[in-house]
Amino acid sequence: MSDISKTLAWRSLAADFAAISASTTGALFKGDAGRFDRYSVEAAGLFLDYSKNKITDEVVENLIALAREADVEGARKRMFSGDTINHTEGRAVLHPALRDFSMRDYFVDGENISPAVRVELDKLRAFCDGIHTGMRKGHTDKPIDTIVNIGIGGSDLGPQMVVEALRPYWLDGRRAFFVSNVDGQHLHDTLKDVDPETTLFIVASKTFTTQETMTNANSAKKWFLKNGGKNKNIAKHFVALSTNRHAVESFGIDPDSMFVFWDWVGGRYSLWSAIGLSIALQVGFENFEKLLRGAHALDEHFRAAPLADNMPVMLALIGVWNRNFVGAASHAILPYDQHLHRLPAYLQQADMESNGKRVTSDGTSVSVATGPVIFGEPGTNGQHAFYQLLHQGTDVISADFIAPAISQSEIGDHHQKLLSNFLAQTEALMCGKTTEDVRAELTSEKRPKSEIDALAPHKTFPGDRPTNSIVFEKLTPETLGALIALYEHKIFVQGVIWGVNSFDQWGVELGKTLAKTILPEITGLGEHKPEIDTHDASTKGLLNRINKLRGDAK
Ligand code: G6Q
Repeated sequence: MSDISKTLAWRSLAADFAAISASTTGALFKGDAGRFDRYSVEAAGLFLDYSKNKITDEVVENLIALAREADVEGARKRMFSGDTINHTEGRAVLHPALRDFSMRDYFVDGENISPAVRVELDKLRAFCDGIHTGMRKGHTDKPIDTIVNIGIGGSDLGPQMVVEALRPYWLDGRRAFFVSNVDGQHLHDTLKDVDPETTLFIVASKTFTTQETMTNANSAKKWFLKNGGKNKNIAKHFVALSTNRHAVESFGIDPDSMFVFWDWVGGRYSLWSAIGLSIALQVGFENFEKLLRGAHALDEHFRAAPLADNMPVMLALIGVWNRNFVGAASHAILPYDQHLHRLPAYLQQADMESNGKRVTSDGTSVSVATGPVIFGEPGTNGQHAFYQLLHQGTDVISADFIAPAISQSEIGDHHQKLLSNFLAQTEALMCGKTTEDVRAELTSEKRPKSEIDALAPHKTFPGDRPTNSIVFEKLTPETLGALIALYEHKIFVQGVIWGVNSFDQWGVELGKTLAKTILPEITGLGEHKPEIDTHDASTKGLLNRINKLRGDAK
């Protein structure tokens, strides 16, 4: 793998940054009537404006040259062709195959995977029909109206985010809960709200071995059996979404109540597979299909559009520019749509788990910074919290502002107010406010000179804080699908440029094994154990303190 920082494009970008660092983004707009048109792109119902980044035509040209040097086009082809691009796990990466309704075939190791995808989708559709028509009932013959998805990470964040985002599409009388944390309070609080006779537990786990999910699933099963259910009724109230048939059977779920997916679907890319069952049950299978179709429209754009007109490619390249040349180590996701309140958390996993890597695909250390810290909250809430640091902090933080032009629930002028904030923030972040302007403003307010001198530095904004704006008509299943696919492909393109494998997650695997080692050393309540003498002094000290508190508990 060649070192990306040694390429001509990379060196040219460094020179570009040096050349424009003295100027401001606001100044770049002046006398350039075409800037907005040149630095925006439209696809699959989404519109991306990236003109408020500190870029010039040279920068854009060199970013595209960088994508060519990194062979983004070749990597894109290899992904869609089913090559083993997740080479540390020996897997292909083909989640786009799950949402391709064009009857195109996809191959993994010479095998056509598309027929199996269609069969599973039909099975999901039939299952949803059974629940929605009331044909499929609980063990006391009452219709199922509640679902509890038990999963974590990729088996939780995606479906939960989508279910929240599509709230206006919820089917009448249906309730969906998500339990992920092994903290028993999560399950306990949920079970208080559900009826064992009308609840379906969806155990969502690719591996079916994840400690949190298996613990929650076992406790849910015990609760069901304690609350009127019998072993023979489990099939009516528990289904499994997994790639591990054997583990599902051992858990006691009938293989007929299992929906499968495949190892070429990464956990954080799995909401399009059987893992999306909770979505389909809550918003209806038709809307689930529309979500998939929306993502497919963006896939088609990503496959075919030239690099310069390719939305995920441009979003990725602007991200590389901000991360590696402007020096933004954090990136904010700021949806101006309350229903997208879980999008930042979802993208935090998608991005940080994919590109939070420090070695390139061939195992050598990366020579450049890779994935940024992703965080965010919906606007306008974030404006009253952490935006202060975006405007006036010592670090430059880049941000994506996301907004629908029309709200799903237009009430009075709420949405106009929301949109005016959306626009005002990106403008302010870019333009800032000079000390001269602040002084002039304070002078016009007839403030004394001493006060003006004291206040001016505090009221000055440096500006030049880079933002992208993504707008669309309305948050529909189709647009949401396209939006998610946009980010998936952006992350992929950045991984290709940084030379990392975006599809493994050894950091997650580490956590899965570490907790199991310490588990036997934690006491049960009221139990006294001899002092533990292993581990580092901090871990040992904390462990003994916790065990003492638990042992002393009444
Ligand atoms: C996602 C990660 C991780 C995974 C969870 C749950 O890409 O691999 O977040 O989804 O650890 O794993 P299971 O679905 O196997 O329970």
